[in-house]
Amino acid sequence: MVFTKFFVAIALVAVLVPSTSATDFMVGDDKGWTTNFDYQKWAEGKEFHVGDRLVFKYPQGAHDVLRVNGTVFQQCLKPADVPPLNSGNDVIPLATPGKKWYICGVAKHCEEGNQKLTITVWPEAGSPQGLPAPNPTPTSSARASISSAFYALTVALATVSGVIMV
Ligand SMILES: [Cu+2]
Repeated sequence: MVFTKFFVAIALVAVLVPSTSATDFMVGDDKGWTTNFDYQKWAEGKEFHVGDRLVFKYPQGAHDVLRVNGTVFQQCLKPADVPPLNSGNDVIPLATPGKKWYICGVAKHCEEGNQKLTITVWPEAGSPQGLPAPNPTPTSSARASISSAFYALTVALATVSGVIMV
């Protein structure tokens, strides 16, 4: 009886956990969105998925965020038809898979300060489409499954102790 509930709990958690793994990425970590920071290095080894969000933090007025295409990105052009984000705490939900490009449109921050970020967004984690993986990072996915398993076990144990206590 107790063991039946135990396994039901594990099965339920195993199904539910992967769908709740959206991540907010603080661009530049504690440096935020600024000049003279290597955003390519920052993005290296990170996996961005549909459903995750990018957070650009900076003192309002000092920078802005323009979502651009690859050509604009290379040349640091400032497209007139793209309204900049400029709240100082700009949250960009990653809605579709593919390559994404972001630059700062203030002064020559993109050209001279290298204030530009490009990332590749993969389909939603755990989606049936599967994950193309040109840069496989087995350690991070192994870590994810270990933490899921640990979470499942914790919840299952909590469920079982609840059952025993009743
Ligand atoms: Cu800037």
